[in-house]
Amino acid sequence: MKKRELMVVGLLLASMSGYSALYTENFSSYGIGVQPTNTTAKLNVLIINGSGTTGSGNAAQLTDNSASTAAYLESNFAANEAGEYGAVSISFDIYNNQLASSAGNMTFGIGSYSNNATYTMNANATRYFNLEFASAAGTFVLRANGANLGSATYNLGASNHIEVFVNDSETAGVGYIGGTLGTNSFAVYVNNSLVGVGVKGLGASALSAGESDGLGRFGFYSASTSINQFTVDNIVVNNLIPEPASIGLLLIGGVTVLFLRRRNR
Ligand SMILES: [Ca+2]
Ligand SMILES: [Ca+2]
Repeated sequence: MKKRELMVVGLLLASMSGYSALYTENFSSYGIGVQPTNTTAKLNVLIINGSGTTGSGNAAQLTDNSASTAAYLESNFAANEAGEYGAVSISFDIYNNQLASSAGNMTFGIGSYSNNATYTMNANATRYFNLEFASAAGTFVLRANGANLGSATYNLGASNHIEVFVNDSETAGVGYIGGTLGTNSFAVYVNNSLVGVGVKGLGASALSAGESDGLGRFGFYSASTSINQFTVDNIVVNNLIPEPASIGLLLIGGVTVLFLRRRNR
């Protein structure tokens, strides 16, 4: 294959594998000890050096050291309610600092867009899908629309790479690393191993309370009654449904390769 063809094929593969990113944050642009600003809501979050915990470089640390206050870090990835998404993947690294007094959960949730500048991932009504990381044990519960759909394990004393795929569509499956994700379904990977896949489509009660495209916000939330400290890093939210523009790009790429091949014969 000629160099030009290789370049086109490279671009083609890059656009095929790279879903369009809706939100990315590795906290490297912040100084140590400050609060991150690329968020919609936060409390008790500071930038730390994550070396030795979540990996290398800066990370965000949520410290809930009181049974009467909360800690949270939440961000919209949709620009507004009308711009919510039907299927997304969210990946992040998480480390449990295991305070001696750790109690309760750090909940990672996905819900709809909200301009609320405080937490929204505190209730089943506002988180359509969530993981509840037990702070005193290496386990977490998978939940969709409030229903407990099982639990899985995560590493204590080491960083965990979590990858979540959620399809909120009522009508169409969506491609993901495991094949096709059905309607109103999710899949969860911990350190690149599938730990849970589930469907929450009980009649009209879909993953997103009947909405087909209701995903707009993610967050980490520790309840006021909980006590724990978790470090998170490398948050990436991708749109699992290719934009019309990238479908066009794929077609153009394919046609270009064919053209170059014919011309180089
Ligand atoms: Ca980082
Ligand atoms: Ca608390």
